[in-house]
Amino acid sequence: MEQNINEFFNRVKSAKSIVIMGHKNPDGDSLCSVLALAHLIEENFGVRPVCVYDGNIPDCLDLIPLRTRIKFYERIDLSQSFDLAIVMDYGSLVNIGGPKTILDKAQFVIEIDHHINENTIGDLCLNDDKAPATAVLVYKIMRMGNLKMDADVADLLALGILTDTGNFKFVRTGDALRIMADLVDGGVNIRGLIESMNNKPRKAVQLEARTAGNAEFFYHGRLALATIVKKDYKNLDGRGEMVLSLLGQIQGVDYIVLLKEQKPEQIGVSIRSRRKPIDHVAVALGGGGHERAAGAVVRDSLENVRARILDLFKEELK
Ligand SMILES: [Mn+2]
Repeated sequence: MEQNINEFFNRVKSAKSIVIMGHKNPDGDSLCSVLALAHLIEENFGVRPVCVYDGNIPDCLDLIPLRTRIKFYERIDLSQSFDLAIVMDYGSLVNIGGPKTILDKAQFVIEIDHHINENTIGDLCLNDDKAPATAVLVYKIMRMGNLKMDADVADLLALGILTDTGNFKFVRTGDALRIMADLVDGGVNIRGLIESMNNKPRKAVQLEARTAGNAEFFYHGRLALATIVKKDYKNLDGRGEMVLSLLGQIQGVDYIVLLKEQKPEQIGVSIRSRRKPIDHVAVALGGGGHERAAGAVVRDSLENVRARILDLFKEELK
């Protein structure tokens, strides 16, 4: 990352138009990293980046700073060509969705990501798959460039770190904690930020609770499998993190899988592991992610995907 930072700043300084995007259906880290970087660039270099997303932004993220800065990609002029496109927290090309047409037209592409990804798309990459959040990378870029940070950027970086680390449960080094210490010293209120995300519709929370209540257990209780069917999917706010977290609290459960029937023949799969790395199971389904938190979107029926999952875990638990 250090060796590419000079080129990063040169590209940002020379660009007259910049677009920034994260993955489709943004989560906290993706959305906050995009907005924090956009605001840093605007405040420090004077260019106002266009921020775009595809899919839905969950209600629990509605109260984050600068939320209105990001636009649904179809609401911007898609025929324009940007000098610089920055793609963040995306994992792999299929996760970008509609804004890919904007990427294809851009003069230069920079990616900033912490996902495991062998097929990068950036002309310049500031990636680190050991970082617990893309927001950590934005913080490091900010410090390396001596950029000035305001309260909105501090809150956004803190939110990105909190959401992607599960409030610090998933950190493996002290990096994110040291960064958070610095942000808190600068005025960030962790409790207030977490409270601001308690903003889900009642139906969404009830759906997650019910989904956990109806979960099935396999292989001597080591695999917990929960399902959200098509008619309920519209009520899900975010990715169902609460279902995964509730089931992960059960004695003897090593792996948790949540199946989401987004459309007929389109199943979102979220996988969590409490023990061994599990990303290869997501890769086998055409997805990816992190060692212990991975996922995929599979174009097949719910029954078929469920059967494939059970097969893959049978192998895993042999
Ligand atoms: Mn992330």
